[in-house]
Amino acid sequence: MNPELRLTDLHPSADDITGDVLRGLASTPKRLPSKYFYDRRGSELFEAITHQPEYYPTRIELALLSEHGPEIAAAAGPCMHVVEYGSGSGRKTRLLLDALEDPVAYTPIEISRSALTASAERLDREFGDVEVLPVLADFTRAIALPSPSRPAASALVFFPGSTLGNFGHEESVRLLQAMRDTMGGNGAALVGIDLEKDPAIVEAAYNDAAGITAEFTLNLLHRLNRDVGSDFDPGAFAHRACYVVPEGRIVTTLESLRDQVVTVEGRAFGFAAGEHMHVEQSQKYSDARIAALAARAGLRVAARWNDPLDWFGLRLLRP
Ligand code: AVJ
Repeated sequence: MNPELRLTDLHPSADDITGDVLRGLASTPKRLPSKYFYDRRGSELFEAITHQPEYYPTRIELALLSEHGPEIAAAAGPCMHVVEYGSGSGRKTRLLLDALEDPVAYTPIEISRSALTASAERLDREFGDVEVLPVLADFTRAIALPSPSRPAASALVFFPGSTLGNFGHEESVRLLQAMRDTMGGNGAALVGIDLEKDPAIVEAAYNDAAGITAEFTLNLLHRLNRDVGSDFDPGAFAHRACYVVPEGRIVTTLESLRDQVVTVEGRAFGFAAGEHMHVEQSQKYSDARIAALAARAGLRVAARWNDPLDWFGLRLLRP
């Protein structure tokens, strides 16, 4: 890492992946946390998903950032300290930093040291005028931000991709509360949200014809076999993604294709043929739903941008 890049290590507690898997397999219905999708192969497969014709969120969000850059910059204000939750491919960050007026600093917050330093170095090379101040931390907790050498007007949290939708309702409220504490009273957050729409469009996005999403979901089992020592047979499970109308969310499960037993750390878990194990949810939002969620965290929707079809949106949230 560039020695000039000052990394703040807040010592996030390591994931208890084995404990999480044992607890998930012992619950009814069985479940596995979606955060474990993103090993090296999983991150590559997610990147491939974003290029599938059916997966509209990434394409639309990039278009929103480039088309509404000036309005977003005006709503956010000048001299911001941009704080990104997670570090994606960098394409969205680049568009946001290019749009903003005189951004002072950029802080990616990541729990993975390798992903953090990679994105920090990339941004540092590309934006010479923006001070890059990476923080190794768990963004679901409030974070004391590092101070840029040149004072910023305030913090702008950037949370794209509708990643918020992968958290359950109460978890989302806690995450937004932590975000509010991190941004401070004059701060703001620019949050990407996938919007409620015709279920067929959403289901197509999570069941792409090329089968990349299915491979992404099944990669979770390969990853657990390697990192937890489980003996899942990935060929004996199938990816299923269904839109659940009342909740307005896509729910992804792995369906057991036969009666089988999976062993983890000497403990045996029986699966019946046709049994579904929950592995991901991806909430789709109405204006009312995002406003109510924000309000529970002491935030309000200060500005909004949607594409012409209202498929995906950006919301500027403020205390
Ligand atoms: C990581 C939240 C952007 O929920 O749409 C994509 C993950 N899962 N296809 C989403 C995902 C299946 C994705 N995000």
